[in-house]
Amino acid sequence: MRTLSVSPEVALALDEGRPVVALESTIISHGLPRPRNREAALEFEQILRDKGVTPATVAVIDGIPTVGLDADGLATIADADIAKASVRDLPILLAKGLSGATTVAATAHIAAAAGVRLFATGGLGGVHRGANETFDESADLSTLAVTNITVVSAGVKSVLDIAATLERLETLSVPVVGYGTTAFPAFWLRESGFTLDWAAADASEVAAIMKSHDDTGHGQGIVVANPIPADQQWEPAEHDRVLTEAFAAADKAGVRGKAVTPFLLGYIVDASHGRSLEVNLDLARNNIRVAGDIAIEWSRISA
Ligand code: PSU
Ligand code: MN
Repeated sequence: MRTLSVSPEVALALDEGRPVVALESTIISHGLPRPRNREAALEFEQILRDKGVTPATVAVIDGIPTVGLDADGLATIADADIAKASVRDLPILLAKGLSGATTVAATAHIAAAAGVRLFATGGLGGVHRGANETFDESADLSTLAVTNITVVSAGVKSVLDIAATLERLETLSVPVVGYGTTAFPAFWLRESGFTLDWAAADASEVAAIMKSHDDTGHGQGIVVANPIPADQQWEPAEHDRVLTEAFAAADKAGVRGKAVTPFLLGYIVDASHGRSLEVNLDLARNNIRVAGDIAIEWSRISA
């Protein structure tokens, strides 16, 4: 990407082979309510800095794909009404000189172009329920099929069709490993009921898998599924009740396409009186810590 802007801090860390973790901006702009989103953006970066890892929050700022945001950039993604940008939106934002918050797909694409190997998010996008009729499948999946970056997430949100999402990841030949478990998580919940073939015991094993992955020359992303600790998960019965309500509301409002994920998340925060938001923040923090640990191991073995 010719126009890519990498902050001096991130560029130096990459140059010196120090650990760097990319963070996405759609979770800040469209996934979390204001003003908590701005605190979260700063806190997410601080979690990494406290570990000696350089945060690289990604967004498009005034038409420039940017890796590592300054204070103005963070204010833009937290406070301005900017577009939710997936990979296909990038050329349009660039040509128009507009800002956009990058999804997992667009963040992975831009971060990988800058040479960042680790990325932490909350939940991956996936196959939506009813996708056999709507064809609504997140470009997060198809992008990870062609983008060499390791993404740590708490699985996919239980609003999605988790079985279909896992099948698509298999078809796309994207490696999926559970972090310390083979139980695939469902974002707010520790377990989805789906079991993975493989677990990675710890950060150094994930780094070893990344190294072997490079050796195979395959070039896909790697998904690390990191369940929220049991004492932090959303109470399953309450979760089920609120989700049923949220689906009914989305149906009634006739929400379609890229508006579906933000609508459901916003509705669920309100209907749970903020409980889902606390869990969302906890699982994101948890994923960021794990991505930081993997980045540290990766910088050791790739030096
Ligand atoms: N999962 C979350 N919060 C989010 C998202 C996912 O818990 O904000 C965002 C991510 O940026 C992800 C995007 O890439 O939603 C997926 O949207 P879609 O389903 O429209 O591809
Ligand atoms: Mn979609």
